[in-house]
Amino acid sequence: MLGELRTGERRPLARLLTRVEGGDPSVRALLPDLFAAGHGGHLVGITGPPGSGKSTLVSALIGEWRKRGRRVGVLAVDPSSPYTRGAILGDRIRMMEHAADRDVFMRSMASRGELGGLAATTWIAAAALDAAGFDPILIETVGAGQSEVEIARLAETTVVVEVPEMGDEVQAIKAGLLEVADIIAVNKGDRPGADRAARQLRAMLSTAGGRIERKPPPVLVTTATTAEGVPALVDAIEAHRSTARSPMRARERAASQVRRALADLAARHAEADPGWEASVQAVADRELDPFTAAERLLDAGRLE
Ligand SMILES: Nc1nc2c(ncn2[C@@H]2O[C@H](COP(=O)(O)OP(=O)(O)OP(=O)(O)O)[C@@H](O)[C@H]2O)c(=O)[nH]1
Ligand SMILES: [Mg+2]
Repeated sequence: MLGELRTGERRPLARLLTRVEGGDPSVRALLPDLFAAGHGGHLVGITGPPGSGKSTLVSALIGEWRKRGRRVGVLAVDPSSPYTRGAILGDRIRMMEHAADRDVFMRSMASRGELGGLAATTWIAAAALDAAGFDPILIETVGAGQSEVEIARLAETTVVVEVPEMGDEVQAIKAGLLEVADIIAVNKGDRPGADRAARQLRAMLSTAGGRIERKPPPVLVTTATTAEGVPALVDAIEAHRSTARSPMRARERAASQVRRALADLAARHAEADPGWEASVQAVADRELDPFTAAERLLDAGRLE
């Protein structure tokens, strides 16, 4: 199975991802070998508000990395993503171009697999792309819900895609940006005010005092539709790679992943416990507080 993956053939990879997405329980047994088989592909999160141009930018990024001789994997964690449907004709044509390229692998992830939430499913899928030798591996998420933020946080390098019309939302955006952004792309650079928006963001971030001992993220202007600014964005992502691999950052990410796995596992074991229904009912009837209920379920010893 893993041998097949390493050949770089698309079909075994596609089959494995279908199993991951479909919640096939046999995937669990593959995980140790799957993670061990990784080549260290750069995990790059592309996130931002709906319609900011993430998919178009991903397409342009693919083009630039292909010019640099790299094999690019893409996971789109969004049911409405144009990798499968939607999107205007121009986007589709660009996607089709890449779809014919055997050194580009694109896949939409929509469902939640057996081994936990969308974040877990996405990370197993990313590991599969890594084992198949794709580098970088781009993960597009709409930066809205908690699970998307979680996915972004697990990427080694996260690019937040904004648009020039941020206006009064800038302050609100700021908090979210500092939370996840390693690089900010002000996309739709062909629209008026893009350079000004980028300057505003830079000024704001330089005084924001976000996470201590961290430099403010670089702010770049891109036009995804023409690929203007995209080579510079690729340079910035590449430059961030070594920062992302500092022992401290690697540990932070690993801790998040283990915490996530632990929460998923504990929840699954508790739900399988014969005492689950009674515990839930007791909480609903206000006879028990949720914390005590959870503690008792954990103590039931199902978490091996
Ligand atoms: N003018 C202009 N339009 C752009 C640019 N980039 C993307 N668009 C357009 O913006 C629209 C949304 O682009 P998408 O790439 O689908 O945006 P997205 O962020 O992936 O959208 P969701 O996945 O739905 O959140 C499309 O009509 C694109 O053609 C740009 O740089 N300039
Ligand atoms: Mg999209």
